[in-house]
Amino acid sequence: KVLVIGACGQIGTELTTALRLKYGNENVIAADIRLLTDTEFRIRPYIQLSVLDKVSLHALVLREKITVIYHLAATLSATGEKQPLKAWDLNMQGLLNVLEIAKTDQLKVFWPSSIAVYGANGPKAFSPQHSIMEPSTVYGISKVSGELWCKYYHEQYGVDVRSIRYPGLISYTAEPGGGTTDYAVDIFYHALKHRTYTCFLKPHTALPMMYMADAVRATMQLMEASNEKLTVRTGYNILGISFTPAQLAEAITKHLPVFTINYKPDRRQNIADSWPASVDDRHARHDWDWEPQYNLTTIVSEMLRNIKI
Ligand code: VAH
Repeated sequence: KVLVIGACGQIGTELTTALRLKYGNENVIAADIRLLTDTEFRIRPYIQLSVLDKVSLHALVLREKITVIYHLAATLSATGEKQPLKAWDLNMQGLLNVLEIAKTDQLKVFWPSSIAVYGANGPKAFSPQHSIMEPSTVYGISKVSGELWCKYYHEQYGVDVRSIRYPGLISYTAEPGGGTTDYAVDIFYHALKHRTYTCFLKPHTALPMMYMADAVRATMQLMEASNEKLTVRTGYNILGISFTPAQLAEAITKHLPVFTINYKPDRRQNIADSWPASVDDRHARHDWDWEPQYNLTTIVSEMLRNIKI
């Protein structure tokens, strides 16, 4: 059975749906910190759980005979800067709890890393898989540390833990929570509701982005790849597309000619400036046939078509 921790989050909602389509509802248990409202029947079977409660987590794994954990619960970059030590504790202790249980119960684990592992002094374009890592956010620090812990548990204890450095993810099924790349989701809701958007990043801030459907497919492809083909046990770089707020706004105006954007950069600009504009994903392409399917045009038409306002 599969356990998705953080199932109510931006990735968790779509990954849970995709895993249930593949393995059947009853074989994919959704877990998150919050209680479900009764209208959220769609994500049952569901268990309210804190990943920091290791005893309850281990009891759940044994009771439900869990064999695979997707551990997605974390505090994202912008929110993390508001409460650094709380973000560090959730992001690190949560992962260590999962890795320890995976070690004792021979579980397979997926854990999301991020392009936030890169810092301002790394290469800006096509940042290599193996590079200087000096992130300037607590979120990035926890992702670099988390990647190294995953590699450690694989090398020292043989834990089959796999990870992807997600770019900024774009989806319409769940509000993103406190990320720096969230402008690329918020802009669609504002364009449809108000025909205008005030962007918290500068117009020419290029960042690596990806449509959620590509990210979910990549995750399942990596988890289904044969163990011996994997050469990266930190986090695989994958690139969807790289674009700027100005390019995204232009693509939206092709559908909504009256849409206008203005720019009011805030503290998230410093975070975005420390990240690369694109990453080199040759290891993922080679090891497990990664290939993006969505480009800026298809992302914009999919988002505008699916968002219900
Ligand atoms: C964030 N969406 O902005 C996340 C992601 C690369 C960005 O890690 O924090």
